[in-house]
Amino acid sequence: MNKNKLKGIVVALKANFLIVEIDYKDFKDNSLDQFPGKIRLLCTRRSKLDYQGLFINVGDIVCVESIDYKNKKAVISEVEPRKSFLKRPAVANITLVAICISVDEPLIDMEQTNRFLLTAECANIKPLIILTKIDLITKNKLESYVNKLKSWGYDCIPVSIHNSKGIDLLIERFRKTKLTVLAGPSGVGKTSLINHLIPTVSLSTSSVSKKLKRGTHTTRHVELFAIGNGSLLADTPGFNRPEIVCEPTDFAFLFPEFRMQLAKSRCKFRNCLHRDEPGCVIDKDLERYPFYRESLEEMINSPLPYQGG
Ligand SMILES: Nc1nc2c(ncn2[C@@H]2O[C@H](COP(=O)(O)OP(=O)(O)O)[C@@H](O)[C@H]2O)c(=O)[nH]1
Ligand SMILES: [Mg+2]
Ligand SMILES: [Zn+2]
Repeated sequence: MNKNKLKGIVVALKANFLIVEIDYKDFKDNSLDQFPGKIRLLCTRRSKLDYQGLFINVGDIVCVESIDYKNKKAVISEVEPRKSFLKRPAVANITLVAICISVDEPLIDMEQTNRFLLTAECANIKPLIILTKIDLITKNKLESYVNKLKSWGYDCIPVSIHNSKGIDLLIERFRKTKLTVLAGPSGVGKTSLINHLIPTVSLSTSSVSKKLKRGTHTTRHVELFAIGNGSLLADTPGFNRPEIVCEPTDFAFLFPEFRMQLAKSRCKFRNCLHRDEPGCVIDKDLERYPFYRESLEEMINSPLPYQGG
């Protein structure tokens, strides 16, 4: 790639501009020696991208050209195909959805937790559960939550920003992942968690993004923060009822514990909905079976694509 054309990742959308982060090693300007690792550029996009109907989102990998090194500005000329796309919040190329669920204040709502988990599975993105505010409950109670989520087939990291439990483990996990998005209902502590981790973050943002962030940074926008090791982390505005849009015959495959059974043996009918069909291999005693069944009926009886109730 030549000097005047670089590859980067869109880390924020601001009005008509996009902020693109590029590797400092690609940024050939010796006057900027003090910048570590990454640099953020204020970008517009070539109008041909608009004609092609290409909407650029946070997380998109793009090529920038016409780089103005002094003012840290550039123009986006190309967008790479996406590896994954989460619709709500709209973020491309996510490699991990970290679903934050507080063990208390607000209390865990298992149906809502399921909705977040299934939405991630639906977008084909691996979910991780972060159990937050664990300083509010006993060790035994926590253990019962962790065991339950593990039995459903999920990875789970319990944390508290009050006593810092689990924080190091979480940072380590985020640094191993290219792009993590924090999801979950409002009030569970997503923004607090990011703020707890942010001292590292503010070190690596450029003066451009700092200038833009001042006074305009609201949780309505998704913004990717550097968390070290080239990894990015995004806070998202809380929303409480994520949509699950899926074909009834695919629904069971969104549940890890159902997938396990279906990988071991096959139902007699290829289009089995795992209700009362003969030769069905799904164990009806699984803890989430009633939830599966109810959601399935809702899905089948709804004339529109299932929107999660
Ligand atoms: N006890 C306790 N409270 C927390 C913890 N983390 C966040 N909170 C509180 O939870 C409330 C909501 O947090 P916030 O970050 O705004 O949640 P968000 O809506 O998910 O971004 C705030 O009052 C925080 O002080 C924690 O680890 N322990
Ligand atoms: Mg928040
Ligand atoms: Zn079946």
